[in-house]
Amino acid sequence: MAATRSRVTLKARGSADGGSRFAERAAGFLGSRYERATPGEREYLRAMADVAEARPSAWALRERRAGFAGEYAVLVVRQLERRTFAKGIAWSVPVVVAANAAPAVAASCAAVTIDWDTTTLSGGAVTVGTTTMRVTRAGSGSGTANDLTVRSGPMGGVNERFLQLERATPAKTTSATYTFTFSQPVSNLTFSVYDIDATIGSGWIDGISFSSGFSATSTGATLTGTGTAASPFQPSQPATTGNLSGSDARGNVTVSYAGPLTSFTITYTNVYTGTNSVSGNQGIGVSDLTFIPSSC
Ligand SMILES: [Ca+2]
Ligand SMILES: [Ca+2]
Repeated sequence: MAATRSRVTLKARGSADGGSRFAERAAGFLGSRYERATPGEREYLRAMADVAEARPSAWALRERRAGFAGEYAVLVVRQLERRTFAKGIAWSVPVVVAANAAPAVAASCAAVTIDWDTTTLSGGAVTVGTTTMRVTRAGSGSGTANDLTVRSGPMGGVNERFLQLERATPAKTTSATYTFTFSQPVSNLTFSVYDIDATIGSGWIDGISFSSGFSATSTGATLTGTGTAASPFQPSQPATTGNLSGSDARGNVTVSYAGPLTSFTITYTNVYTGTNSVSGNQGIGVSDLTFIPSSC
């Protein structure tokens, strides 16, 4: 292996003798690390070797001094590749490295959609791609049998299936909070809430607020409020708005979270404070949810 020794000596720092001994020790240490490395770690080392060899810039030289993935990694990777691969194939260049040259940088993922037309909530959870979303309910009162079920549209004027949130005869001014939790951080989350309306005679007015960090990108014509706990989205004239039909989009709001986030909440309040007793259920719909997961 004269060629390998010559290369080690050539690239080692310091005097020929001292540098050679140092490089041999480094090669022994790093060699054992390399041999214990996972395939992904080996790819990283090879990538660093390629970068350092192909671009002997000041940056690359700093990188070489940076440690495990530095100067001696270049030597050791090349040594071990020569030993591993068939003799006569000089400096085997792993082509795959080019595509994985920066494994430490997360690849950007495409947006995914939880589409209620093609999936459903099972045991309170739904998985799309690499992300599981879980929905839980807490707070006052109970849900109806339709609560947290996927139902057929139209709802909010959209002829698609949707996730129903429905409170059973909700006491005045009380709230239920629905928490949506993602198994990994997501960004660019967007969805709509349908059917924010009222039936004064049955003692309920929908009031909807979201956990902080959202922006409302579309607010229905019959709505007022900003979507915070202090100012929930609600019908501006509930007695006039009344109970919107499923084909009516005026009680919809669309919100977005830039994120990244792992959870958000929808707080659903009966904001009615009048004298009528509560005799009906209040319900809203949650549309498909679109987001970019942090890993693909
Ligand atoms: Ca859909
Ligand atoms: Ca409603």
